[in-house]
Amino acid sequence: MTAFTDLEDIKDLRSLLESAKTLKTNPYAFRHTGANKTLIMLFFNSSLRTRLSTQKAARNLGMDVMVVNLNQDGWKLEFEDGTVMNADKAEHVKEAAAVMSQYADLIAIRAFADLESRADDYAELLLNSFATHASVPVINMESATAHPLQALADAMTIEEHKTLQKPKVVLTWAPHPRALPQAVPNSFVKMMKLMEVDLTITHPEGYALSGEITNGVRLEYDQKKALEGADFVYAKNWSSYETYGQVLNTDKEWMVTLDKIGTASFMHCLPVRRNVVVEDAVLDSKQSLVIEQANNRTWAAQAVLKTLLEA
Ligand code: SN0
Repeated sequence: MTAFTDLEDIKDLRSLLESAKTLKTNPYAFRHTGANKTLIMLFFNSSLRTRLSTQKAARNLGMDVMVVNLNQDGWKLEFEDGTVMNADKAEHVKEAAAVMSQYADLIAIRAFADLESRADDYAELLLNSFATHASVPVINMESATAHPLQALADAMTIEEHKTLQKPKVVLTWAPHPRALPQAVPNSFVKMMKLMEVDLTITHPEGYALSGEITNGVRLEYDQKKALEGADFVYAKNWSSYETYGQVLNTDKEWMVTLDKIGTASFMHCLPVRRNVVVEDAVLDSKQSLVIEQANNRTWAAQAVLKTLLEA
């Protein structure tokens, strides 16, 4: 593995998941792997779990970590080629990425979707520009269309908690007051397609994800029907892909309740809006795996960093 910009970069998912599991039981076994190596973490957006779990993962491997909150601390960056930079952008990504590569062995980037132009978001200009102009491996900490570190932790969580060889997993859309990206559901669906699970997606009409990603996956518009017999219910809001970035539906009936999920385990990437996306009774029950998912973010990130360092 020479980069971790999306799930396609994973050469061997089985061994990456095995490595995460091993690191969870023995976090410091490879504390020399990252000695004298530096991870630069660049944030263009807010972060709690990704920020902390990735730092922890790097430190467990003995790495040094430098965190940059680019919107506050950095120069405003230009990403387009050939522009006359006489407005507000002081530095081009060509220099920024090349310069950071002088100080870092790995560069991790968080850059959410703008949700203005689907073509622009799905072109992943920011992440790809860094990947192109950096001379060290780039790690995706949630880009415009993907959150592979989250998906890896989710896969690990399902593996740990499944009681059937092929559990029924349901990804359900849930209401939210704001327009949110498709990154988390995109990566979750892609990851589930690589796992031995029976996957169903349920969402209101108008909320189909990219057909390229959901192709071959069962879709059920009736949420109750979709949730029948589920072993894992993964809730997430996303704004429309078709009517790009719009909130088309705020129907409270789509909120996840204990009554709806039966005995299934509940999953969400967090942060979650209580009693909008999912009711308290679910999050406060033993069926909720959200804290375990957050815990597994460390081991997933550590497995990725370790694999990149060893490449
Ligand atoms: C982000 C998202 O992609 O949906 C990050 C998830 C890991 N979530 C949010 O931005 C939620 C913000 C809110 O207002 O609830």
